[in-house]
Amino acid sequence: MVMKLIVAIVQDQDAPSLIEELTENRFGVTKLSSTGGFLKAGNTTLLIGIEEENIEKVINIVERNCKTREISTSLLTVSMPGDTYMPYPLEVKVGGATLFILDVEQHIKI
Ligand code: 2BA
Repeated sequence: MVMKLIVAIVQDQDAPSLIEELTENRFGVTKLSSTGGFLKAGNTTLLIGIEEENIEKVINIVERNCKTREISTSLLTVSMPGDTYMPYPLEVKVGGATLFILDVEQHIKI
């Protein structure tokens, strides 16, 4: 049995329904609170260990629950010379999900 680990970075507000549907379908999931490096805002990272044959099914569930991308304006702070910070508005696309799919060498439960 070949196992894969999906690391899914999603928006906080999409996480509850996504976790619910994964759990209903008997996929194991671990939720981590994370912070995006660019926006420095909270997001959710899910670890989902699955058999290889279920990859498509899980990707479909993520697609269904993670809202389509929309433009959001964020106030970003940049550091300026002399220890000052300057806020400036920035438009970025948020929503959807970022997935990494990794091979699992071993999966042991003790
Ligand atoms: P953040 O790093 O806070 O990025 C939030 C969104 O800001 C990104 O959405 C993208 O639309 C925009 N963005 C990121 N870096 C940018 C840059 N250098 N210039 C202009 N715009 C930029 P997503 O690409 O959907 O990423 C959502 C979150 O997924 C990221 O939050 C980060 O936490 C994670 N992520 C994305 N790519 C990653 C990667 N290659 N490795 C690890 N984590 C990643």
